[in-house]
Amino acid sequence: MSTVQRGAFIVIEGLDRSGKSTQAALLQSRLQNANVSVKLMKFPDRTTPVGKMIDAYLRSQSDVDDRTIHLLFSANRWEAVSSIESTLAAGTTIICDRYAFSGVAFSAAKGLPLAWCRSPDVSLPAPDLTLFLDISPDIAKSRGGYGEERYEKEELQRRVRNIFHQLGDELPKDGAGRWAVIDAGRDLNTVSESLWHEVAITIHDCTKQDSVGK
Ligand code: T5A
Ligand code: NA
Repeated sequence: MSTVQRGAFIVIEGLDRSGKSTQAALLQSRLQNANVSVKLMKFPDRTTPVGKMIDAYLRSQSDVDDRTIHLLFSANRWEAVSSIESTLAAGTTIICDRYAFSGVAFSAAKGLPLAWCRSPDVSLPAPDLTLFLDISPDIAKSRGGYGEERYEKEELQRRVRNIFHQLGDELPKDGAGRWAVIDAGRDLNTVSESLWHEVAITIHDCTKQDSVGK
């Protein structure tokens, strides 16, 4: 009986306009070129019924109570869990554009208690690597499209950034489940090289873990 090697679960986090989606797409094509089976995922997934409610809220087309929208963001992740698990089990690596760290950071920055914000996401699949694209809110502000959505306000983004750093400080800097801080204020190719370096380490580590005991 042959065992399929599990894919790596790689999350990209960061402030609004830090370049997550741009880098997620670059990483996907780079992995494909290296013959790694890879799938791109994104939260919020605005295509599902829950995602459509989130989309209307973010575009300020509807008002939703802070706790209710928090739970919807979390529900939007839970509805993808079986797909995440089966994809990884089939040996495909996932690049995930935002995840539960965004859920906690944005709601806590609005003033909800941190412990309450964490609870609905407890026991979601844990990332093997989280790449945090760090950028100062004033550089982010100068990028295309800033200010179009509800949370793109400098003062809120500063609070979000602080909470992201607090969440990252709780995670290991090496090995499984680590958090890597990437300076996203640099040019596109330099940021892409930094991400590639971190991803290569994690994919190598996952391969080693899988071969232990076989
Ligand atoms: N949210 C999300 C919650 O409150 N709770 C949750 O649980 C979750 C999951 C929408 C909002 O939802 C909140 C957080 C957000 O406020 P979203 O759909 O991910 O989240 O938001 P988007 O608008 O899709 O993405 P962002 O605004 O976060 O932008 P990205 O993906 O970080 O940036 P990207 O790649 O689109 O690039 C932005 C611009 O900068 C340029 C790009 O060309 C583009 O114009 N750019 C660069 N310019 C210079 N140098 C570089 N290195 C550059 N990289 C990109
Ligand atoms: Na994005």
